[in-house]
Amino acid sequence: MYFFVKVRLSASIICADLAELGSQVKKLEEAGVDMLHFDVMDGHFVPNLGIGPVVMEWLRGLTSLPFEAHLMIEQPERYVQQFVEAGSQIVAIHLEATNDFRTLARQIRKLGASPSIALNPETPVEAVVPFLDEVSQVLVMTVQPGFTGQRLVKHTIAKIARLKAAIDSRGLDIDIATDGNVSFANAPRMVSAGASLLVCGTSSIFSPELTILEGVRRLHRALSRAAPPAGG
Ligand code: S6P
Ligand code: MG
Repeated sequence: MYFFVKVRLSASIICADLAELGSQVKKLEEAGVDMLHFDVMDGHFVPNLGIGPVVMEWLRGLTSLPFEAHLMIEQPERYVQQFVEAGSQIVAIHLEATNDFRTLARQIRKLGASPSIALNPETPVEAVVPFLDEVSQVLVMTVQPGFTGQRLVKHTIAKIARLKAAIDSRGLDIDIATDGNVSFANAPRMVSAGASLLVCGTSSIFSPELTILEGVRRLHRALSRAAPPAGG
């Protein structure tokens, strides 16, 4: 049984069967996934390349699910508008990629989207605290950004709990999203620590042994055994 926080699932599109993207999105919708997550990479901020706004724009025409753009790029201010225009409701900016997060967050709001602040595994919770009043989501990287199929960076679970305490003590209503190795075993630990949105990839809903529907159902079953986070 779920406790009071409804945990939402965001599907990491880069982990889908990209040759069948349109039908994959339909399957995600049918399975009850809440959001689609787009990994945008520039080969500089992370040593890999990701999805661009053109793919997002195409998918925008196929679904009304909310989209989040996870910008793992240098100088993110150059591309924010393009991703909002392509259909993003949420734009996540890495704290490590900008010297002026506040201005960028306000720019995202002005464009009509919600800002999210993403942090690498080594970036401490204290670094995001000054910006909590600007965001609707904190995206906690639970692996190093850049690649799918990695193992959980273990200390990030305790970090989620510290972040949850920092948010609650300020009386703020901010989603904690986790991104990376959200497996059937790790997801309940993330939720018990305070995560309310899980970015799901090869470790769960795009697991090669399961259909999307089987993956989503198995994840819900795993989450039903999660203990509630401390403090609510
Ligand atoms: C990593 C990226 C993530 C991954 C996702 C993969 O750079 O931001 O969104 O695509 O976490 O999931 P998994 O289950 O393969 O770790
Ligand atoms: Mg991501």
